[in-house]
Amino acid sequence: MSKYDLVKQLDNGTGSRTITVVPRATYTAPSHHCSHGPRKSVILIMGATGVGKSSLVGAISGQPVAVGHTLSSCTSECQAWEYSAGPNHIVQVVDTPGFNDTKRSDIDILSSISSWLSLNDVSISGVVYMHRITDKRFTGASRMNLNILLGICGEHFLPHVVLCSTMWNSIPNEQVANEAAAREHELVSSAEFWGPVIGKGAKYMRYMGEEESGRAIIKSILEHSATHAMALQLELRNPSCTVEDTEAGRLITAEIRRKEEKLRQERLEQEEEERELREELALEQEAARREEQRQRVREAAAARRIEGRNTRDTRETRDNRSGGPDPMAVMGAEVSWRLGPLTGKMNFPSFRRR
Ligand SMILES: Nc1nc2c(ncn2[C@@H]2O[C@H](COP(=O)(O)OP(=O)(O)OP(=O)(O)O)[C@@H](O)[C@H]2O)c(=O)[nH]1
Ligand SMILES: [Mg+2]
Repeated sequence: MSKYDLVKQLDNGTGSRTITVVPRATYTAPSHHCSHGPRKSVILIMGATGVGKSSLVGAISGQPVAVGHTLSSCTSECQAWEYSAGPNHIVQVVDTPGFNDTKRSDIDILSSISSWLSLNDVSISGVVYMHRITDKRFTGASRMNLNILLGICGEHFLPHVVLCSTMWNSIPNEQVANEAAAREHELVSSAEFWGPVIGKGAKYMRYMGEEESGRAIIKSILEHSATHAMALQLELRNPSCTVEDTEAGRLITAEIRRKEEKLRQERLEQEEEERELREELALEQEAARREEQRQRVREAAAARRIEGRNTRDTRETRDNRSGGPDPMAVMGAEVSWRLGPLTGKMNFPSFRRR
């Protein structure tokens, strides 16, 4: 492990970021070994909303911690609960609001955790990160939460992290238990899930929903308490570093931007689709208008043909009634037809019957 830390500093005026290398000892969190009074170890309990953080804190500490039984997120702020782990040792378990909260954003949750860490400025012995073994999929949100955890802790802190699966006591039968065990195996061994984190020193344990397994998790952390601060604590000691500037904060804001970009792309695609549909509709309307025009022309021509036929019929009827066409008119028509080109120049007598 490096003996140095990289301290990132953001200049709000110019927006430029400076990175300074400082000896790690400078940033070691204050110790809670008091010369007079009991030793205090502080452990953070983290994870998504509803995974059972408050239940675990209540079971370990024996305190009346509020547990949420509704669809809404329950814990809204960090709260530390204490219990005695020996004659001269107090353990403080800190219940945190869960990520993927039903009402608050992840950056809000990270701010709550950051504020608590800044206000209390305590040395954190370790972190318990909880995940429901009953979840059938390792979703995008599960991955994001794990990444946030990595951002908060930093790689150097992973040997003080316990990845913990919960809800084992809600499994109803052997078949479901076998499925859960298969998921557990995949979770801890796959490079896609917890494998790399465990590879870098994090432990894995089951929480069975009661005090004994809860205390065993805490004991495993206390056997190897952290002596260095978490990455988030180190970052927050820089006065110009905001929550958004921290590694975890940047992960969250990058995710928000990614989601916004996805939404923007979807909106653009939808607009393009609508534009194409509108153009298609306009083309169809134009084709229908032209067809209507052609139809009107056909109808007018048909009407003229019928009118012409009617006129001929009337004339023939009249001729038939009067004993046939007027021979003089027939002769006149014959002459006009044969001498057509000359009729304009020559003055023929009119054959029209007066
Ligand atoms: N069967 C079973 N139910 C559990 C266990 N842990 C928690 N629950 C139930 O899960 C629900 C949520 O538990 P909480 O302890 O409030 O979860 P949380 O992680 O603190 O939730 P937020 O405060 O919203 O972040 C409650 O109904 C609990 O009774 C467990 O190990 N087994
Ligand atoms: Mg809670």
